Amino acid sequence: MEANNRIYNTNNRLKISDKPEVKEHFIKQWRIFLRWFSWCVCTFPFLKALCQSFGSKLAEPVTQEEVVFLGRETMQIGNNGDYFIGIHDIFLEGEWMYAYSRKPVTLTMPWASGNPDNYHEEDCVEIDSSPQFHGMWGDALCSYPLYYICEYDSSDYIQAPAVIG
Ligand SMILES: [Ca+2]
Ligand SMILES: [Ca+2]
Repeated sequence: MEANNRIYNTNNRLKISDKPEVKEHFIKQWRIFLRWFSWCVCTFPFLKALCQSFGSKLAEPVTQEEVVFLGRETMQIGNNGDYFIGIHDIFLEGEWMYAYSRKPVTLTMPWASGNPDNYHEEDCVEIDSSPQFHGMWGDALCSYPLYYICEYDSSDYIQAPAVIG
């Protein structure tokens, strides 16, 4: 997929900077294949709103194929970082639900060894790209700043994230 080319090929609401160095940074740091991988870290509540402000949402994998895709992509570009996706058990411990659709998670969640452990009340799901976790999931503190993955519905793809500059 020539996903990276598409960021220039949009009449998006959000403007991408024309500065070459910003564009270069943009392309390096973000992958757009219906999903953005962030370069900055934020807490879960903030970035949930942030994704939505871009017309997207935190990634909500609903098939095993998407689970595999996200794990693989995170391993490729994650650089050992941890990435929030849009799944949490904030409302009821152990009842995992999607942050945007608010539906229960029914797929098999690929938990990393020892997770979920609800350590200090960890309620938000991260994909861990460190070699030992290899794209598996952990529960993490929602208040801890992590990277994140936003996604689009394929129907309204083509919204590019804003870059100020
Ligand atoms: Ca929990
Ligand atoms: Ca944990």
